[in-house]
Amino acid sequence: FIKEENRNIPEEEGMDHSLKLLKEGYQFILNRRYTMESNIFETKLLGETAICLTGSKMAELFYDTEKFKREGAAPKPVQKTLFGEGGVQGLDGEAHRHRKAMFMQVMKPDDLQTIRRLFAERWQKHVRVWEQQDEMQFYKNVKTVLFEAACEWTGVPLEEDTEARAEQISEMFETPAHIGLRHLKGWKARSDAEKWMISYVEQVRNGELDHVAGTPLEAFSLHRDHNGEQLEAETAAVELLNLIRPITAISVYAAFTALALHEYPGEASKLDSDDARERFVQEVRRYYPFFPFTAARVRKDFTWEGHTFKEDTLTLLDLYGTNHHPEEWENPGLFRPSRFEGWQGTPFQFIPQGGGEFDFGHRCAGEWMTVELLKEIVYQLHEHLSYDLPDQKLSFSLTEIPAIPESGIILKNVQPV
Ligand code: HEM
Ligand code: MYR
Repeated sequence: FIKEENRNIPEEEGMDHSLKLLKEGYQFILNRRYTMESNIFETKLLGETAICLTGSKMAELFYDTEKFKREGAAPKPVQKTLFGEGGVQGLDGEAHRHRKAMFMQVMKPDDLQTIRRLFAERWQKHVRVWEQQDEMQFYKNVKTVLFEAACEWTGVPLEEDTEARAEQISEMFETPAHIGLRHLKGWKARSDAEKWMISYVEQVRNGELDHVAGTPLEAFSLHRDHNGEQLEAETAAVELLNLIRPITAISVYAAFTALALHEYPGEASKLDSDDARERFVQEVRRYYPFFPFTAARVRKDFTWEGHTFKEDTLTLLDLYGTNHHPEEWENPGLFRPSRFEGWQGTPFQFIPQGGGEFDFGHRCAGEWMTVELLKEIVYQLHEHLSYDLPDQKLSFSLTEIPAIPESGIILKNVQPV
C-alpha cells in the first residue's frame, strides 16, 4: 500500500540522458511517456534531475506561476543562441508582467494588419526576382522576406545585404540544439546581431534616427522597467531580437506550409476562404515539429496528486508531444485541418507556441502574428503563385531540432498569378 502523498514519479535509470535527448529529438519525451506509461516522469539531463511533463493536464500544472518559475530554466546553450540573456523568457512575477506588457502592446490588431501588409508588399517585390530564377530556394528566400518585413515593422533601418543578415538571425534558431562548430556559429551570430541592434538602440536614445516615432524600436529603446529604470542597451537589443528573430523563424512554418500544400492536395483544394486558410495553418502548427519543449524550474517545494516536486528542479513541458497526444487528439498522426472547425479547446491542449495566458504567463507573444503571417503565406502560395516542385528530398527528421525539410523546398517555374 503506497500512501497517496508519497506516490513516486516514475524514474528513468542511468546517470545522464542528455545525449539521448539530442539523438531522439522531438521524440525524447514522447518515447518515455509511452514506455513508462505516464504523463510525468523523471530523468537526468545536463547533470541534474529533470521532470518531464506531457498532455494538457500537466501543461496546466506547468503554467501555474505559483508552482513554477523561469529564472535559470533555459540551458546555457539556448541562452547563448536562441534567447539571449536578460530577456522576457527568464523573468518572473512583476518584472515579467511588466516586460511582457511591452511586447503585447505591439501585438494589437492594427499592428498585425500592418506587418501582414508590409510582408505582402515585400513578397510581391521578391516574386519579380524569383520568376527570373531557375531554382528558387523557398525556405531561404522566405527568411529574407520575413526578415525585411520584421525590420520595416519594428523600425529598424534596412541594410544593403538583407540576405546575409537574415541568415545571421536564422543561426540563432537553427543552432541551439546542435553541438560543435554549428553551435558556435549560433553563438557568434547572436553576439554580432546584438552589437548591430545595440547601435540602433543607442541612436534612438541619442535622437539620431528619423522615422521611428510609434515603432517597436522606439518603444523598446525608451521602455522603463517595473522599477522605473531604462533597460540596459544590451537588454533592449535582446528584446528587439525577440521580435526580429522569431518573425524570421516563421520561415520554418512557411516551409512546412509549402510541404503540406504539396503532400495534401485534397486539403489544399479546400482553401477557398480566410477561415479555411486559418484551419490549415493551425493544423500546420499542430502537425509539424518546431519548438520541441519548454523549460521551467520548481518555484518552491510542493506536492501535487501525491507527487513531490522539489524546489529548483528543472521541468520540461513537451509541446510537440502534447500536440500529438492520443489522449488529446483523434488520429493525431493525420494532417486534418477540419479538426479545427469550431474547435473548443482549452489553452493547454494546442500548444505549439506554449500554453496558458499571454499577459501573466509565458505563452508566445507572437502567436497571433505567426497565424496572421502564415495565412498570408498560404494565400500567396496557393492563390497568387504558380510553381513546380521538382523531385527533391522533402523529408524531415524528428531527431533533428529544429526539423526542416531537407531540400529547403526548391521551386521551379515560379510565376505570379
Ligand atoms: C515565447 C514558439 C513566433 C515572440 C515562445 C515560446 C514558444 C514560442 C514555445 C515559449 C513558451 C513558454 O515557454 O511557455 C514560437 C514559434 C514561433 C514563434 C514556434 C514561430 C515562428 C514568435 C513571434 C514573436 C515571438 C513571431 C514576436 C514577434 C515571443 C516572445 C516570447 C515567446 C517575446 C517570450 C514570452 C514570455 O516569456 O512571456 N514562443 N514563437 N514568437 N515568443 Fe514565440
Ligand atoms: C523563436 O525564435 O523564439 C521561435 C522559434 C524557435 C524554435 C527553436 C527550436 C530549438 C529550441 C531548443 C529548445 C529550447 C528549450 C528551452
